[in-house]
Amino acid sequence: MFANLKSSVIPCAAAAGLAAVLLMTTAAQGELLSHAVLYDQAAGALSGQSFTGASPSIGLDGVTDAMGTFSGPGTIQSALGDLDGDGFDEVVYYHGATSPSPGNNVSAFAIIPDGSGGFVQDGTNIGKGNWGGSPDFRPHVGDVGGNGDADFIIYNPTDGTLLARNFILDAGQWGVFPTAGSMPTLSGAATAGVETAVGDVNGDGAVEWVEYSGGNVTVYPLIPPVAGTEFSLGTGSTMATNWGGSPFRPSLGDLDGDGRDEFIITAVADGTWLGRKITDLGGGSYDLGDTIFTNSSFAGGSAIPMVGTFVPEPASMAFLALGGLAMLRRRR
Ligand SMILES: [Ca+2]
Ligand SMILES: [Ca+2]
Ligand SMILES: [Ca+2]
Ligand SMILES: [Ca+2]
Repeated sequence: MFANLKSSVIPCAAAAGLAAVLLMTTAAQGELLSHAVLYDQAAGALSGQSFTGASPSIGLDGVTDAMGTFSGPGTIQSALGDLDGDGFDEVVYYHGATSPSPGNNVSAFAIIPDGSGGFVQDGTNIGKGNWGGSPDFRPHVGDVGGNGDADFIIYNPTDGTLLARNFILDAGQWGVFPTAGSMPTLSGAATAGVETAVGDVNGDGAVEWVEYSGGNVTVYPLIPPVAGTEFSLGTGSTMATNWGGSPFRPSLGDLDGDGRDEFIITAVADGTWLGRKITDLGGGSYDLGDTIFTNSSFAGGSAIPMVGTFVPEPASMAFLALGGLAMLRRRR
């Protein structure tokens, strides 16, 4: 996900233009800032590939980098999202109600350059949590409402229940703590039994809720709380694809650096990845564009596909130092 670019560039149109130029230049060199990431639940292994090429012919570079491991006594779920508002994603692991230890079911790690062009999970756990649930629940990280603070959104595929809370920093660790009464929550009814993703598809700085089921993609607004209410889910806009109902996992990420997340689908069976742009038509309606990304060499039967943007290598940092990097950092 690249949910924060838009809110970062709003304060200065000229600098925004510079950032956009830098992003496009980076894309033109075949090194997009977003990366495809798989978390293999069976192996507890995180791996990544770089996107390459430019729209409408984006692909994966075919070079898979080992990024680290995280495993537990039960099923571990994962998500990518920007916890600390620096414009780059961290990896978050969610492990149900009680594993590996009661009262701590969220772990998180920064993703840092590995020194050879790839990325690796940092060794320090910066996450913790005290929130129940099942290890089958699907975690998502994104900024509901675009207020600069990350939120943790949990989807229960059994009944479609949604729960969300702010991610907060406590003694150097990011987590969710249900006993703090001041934290807004989301209690919504999404569709049960669908695959889900969270990202900013229209570039307004706030994330949308996206469901995929049986070839249909539905985008819902995530509405922040207003005076004493909880987060809620708005009316969905459904778009049909020709992808059918085979097991697919959706994700959202900014493939072309325009500040809007594309819709990306991964076929569980053979690792085919496809991406299409989403256009905000206004009035709560969306439209799926042509395929701009296709690849068929990044697979894993138990893998969770994700798309993220990570702190680049020092050389790339220097490339961005003219101001582009500062523009990537989110307002606080
Ligand atoms: Ca971050
Ligand atoms: Ca938020
Ligand atoms: Ca949005
Ligand atoms: Ca995009």
